[in-house]
Order: sequence, then C-alpha cells, then structure tokens
Amino acid sequence: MTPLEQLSQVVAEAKDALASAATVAELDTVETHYLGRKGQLTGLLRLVGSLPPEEKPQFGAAVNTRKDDLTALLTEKKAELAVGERSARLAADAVDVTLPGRVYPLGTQHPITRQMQAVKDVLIGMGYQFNEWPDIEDYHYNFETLNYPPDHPAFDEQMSFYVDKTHLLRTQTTAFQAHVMERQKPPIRAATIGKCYRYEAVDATHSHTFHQVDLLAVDEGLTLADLKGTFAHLVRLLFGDVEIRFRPDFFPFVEPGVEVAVKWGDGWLELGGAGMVHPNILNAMGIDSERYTGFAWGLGIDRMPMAKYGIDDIRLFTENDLRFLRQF
Ligand code: FA5
Repeated sequence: MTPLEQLSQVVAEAKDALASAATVAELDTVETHYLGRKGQLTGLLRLVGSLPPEEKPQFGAAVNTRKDDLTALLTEKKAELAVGERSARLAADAVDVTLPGRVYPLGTQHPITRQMQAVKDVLIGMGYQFNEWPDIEDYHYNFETLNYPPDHPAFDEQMSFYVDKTHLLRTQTTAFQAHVMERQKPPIRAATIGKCYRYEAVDATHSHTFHQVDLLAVDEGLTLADLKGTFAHLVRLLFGDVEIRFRPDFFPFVEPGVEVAVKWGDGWLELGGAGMVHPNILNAMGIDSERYTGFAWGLGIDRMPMAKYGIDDIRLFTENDLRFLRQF
C-alpha cells in the first residue's frame, strides 16, 4: 500500500467510527484515536521520511487537509450530540406541575394545653402575674418552706421522684410560693401553672404526671371571702353557672384550709385545695402576718377537661393515641 492509499484507508475508518459514535464521550475517543498527538493520522506524517523528495510536500499537505476535514466533521457532530444530550437531561429532570400537592395535616393543641391557656386567660384578666418555676425542685421549696414538720404524714401522700438527696420532681406547684415571696413583697398577685409529679399508684384518675395551677395573693385585709370570690369567678368563666363547694381540709401551709369542688352532673368534681396562707409562712418570708394576710390555691388541671368532655381515664392524655387526640 502506498502512503496515499494508507491515508485513504485510515480516513475511511475514521469516518466510519465517527458515523457510529452515538455520544459525545464516544466522539472524544474517536478524536483521540485518529487526531490526537499519538493518533493514527498524526502517525502517517512519519511516513513522509520514506518518500522521494518531490512527493513529500504533496503527501504532507494531503494528510493535513484530511485532518482538517475530519476535525470539522467531528466538531459539527459533537455540537449536534451535545444538544440532544442536554434536552434528554432536561426531560429527565422535568417536574410535572400538574401533579396534586402533598397534604401536611394541621396539628391541634393538646386538650391539657388548651385547658391551661383558658385558666391562665381568666387569672391574667384578674391581674395575676404568671411565672414558670423549676420542675426539678429543691426539697426546701417543695416542703420545708411550706411549713411541713419533718415527720408530717402528708409526706406519704406526696412521695416524689428524687433526682438526688435534696432535689425532686415537684409534687405540687405550691413550691412556687417561697420563690415569689423571696423576690416580691405585698401586694402580691402571683400564679404558676405546670407539671407536677408524684410517685403513686396510677389509675383512671391519678397519673404520675399531672398539671396544677397555683395562685398566691398577699395583701392587707384579704379574707376567705376574697378566695371564694376569686374561685367563683374562675369557675363561672370555665364551667358556667355551677354550684361551688368548700369543705374543711388540712394542708400544713394554710389555716384554715379547704377542699374546693364544683357541682358536675350528679356529683362533685374536686378541683383542689385552698386556704388562707399560714402566718408561719408569711413571717418566715419576712412579711408581717399581723398586717398582711394571704390566700392560696392549688387546682388540678387534668380533671377539668375530663369532666367537660366525659373522658373517663386520665392516662389517655399521655398515651399519644392519635384517635383520641384528633377529637379535640
Ligand atoms: C395540693 O397539691 C396542694 N398543694 C393544694 C393547695 C395549694 C392547697 C395551695 C392549699 C393551698 P392535692 O394533693 O389535694 O393538694 O392536689 C390538688 C389537686 O391536684 C387535686 O385535687 C387533683 O385535682 C390534682 N391531683 C393531685 N394528684 C393528682 C394525680 N396523681 N393525678 C391527677 N391529678 C392530681
């Protein structure tokens, strides 16, 4: 084969390879193989040395012309393939804007959260200031400042979860009283609402975790009548026109103490304890009990929505069963 014939053969092969390349990547391979620095056509130029001098320029020119032709063909085809590949990529990434959207269900407030908000609204409306206090409480605030003698039998009713020797999960929001009176002197209108914890046998009306709202008012001339009026106002706004009942009860931090309830259906719904702040507590906090008196209450929250919605088991509130929760 003469060098010119070899050139024709390589060019023919190159054109076939170019024609059958289906992607830009395949074209790149063809380009390297025929036109690259170590490619076939470049290799043919080395044959120039073996030619008679008069044929050398002609052959060199022929190789270069064919190289240019092939380069032009390759560039053209590469551009075509690139366009096709780009549209294929775009088609694959296309978003169907006519598909229906995803529905994210809206949550609702937990019935206990709603009940707490309703109670807060009423008491804030009466001028009480709400603050949050620790759930992990010092023994001192949960019991000592509340006039409990060290061997008081009420301790048995309020067995708690101890975190260490002196810290426990608070058993009653009444623990907030000394925190408030350490920071504020009369007139006081303070309240707090939140979780309480007791180590007790759980049943349909007793949970290990429940909620209370505690209230503390200290001022000149406050009497049990003020306590009753305040309670009656709260009850009227929460439950409507229902009877209320005060019965004597004992708590070491009040004197006298009462248990408060509202008429509900055929029975009475016990809401909590209340009373006049014990003079020992006022005096211990540096408040003159000859001049000032106070009243306080601690009401359970959980039984309010239980009565209102006819929920017969307190455990439903914390089980996170959506079939229950979706009803509110
Ligand atoms: C107290 O906790 C007193 N601190 C209330 C108090 C405050 C009296 C201020 C005087 C002055 P008692 O242990 O009775 O009292 O609880 C009050 C209310 O909390 C109960 O009537 C009940 O509604 C609710 N409660 C108590 N224990 C549980 C429980 N395990 N599960 C659900 N609710 C509870």
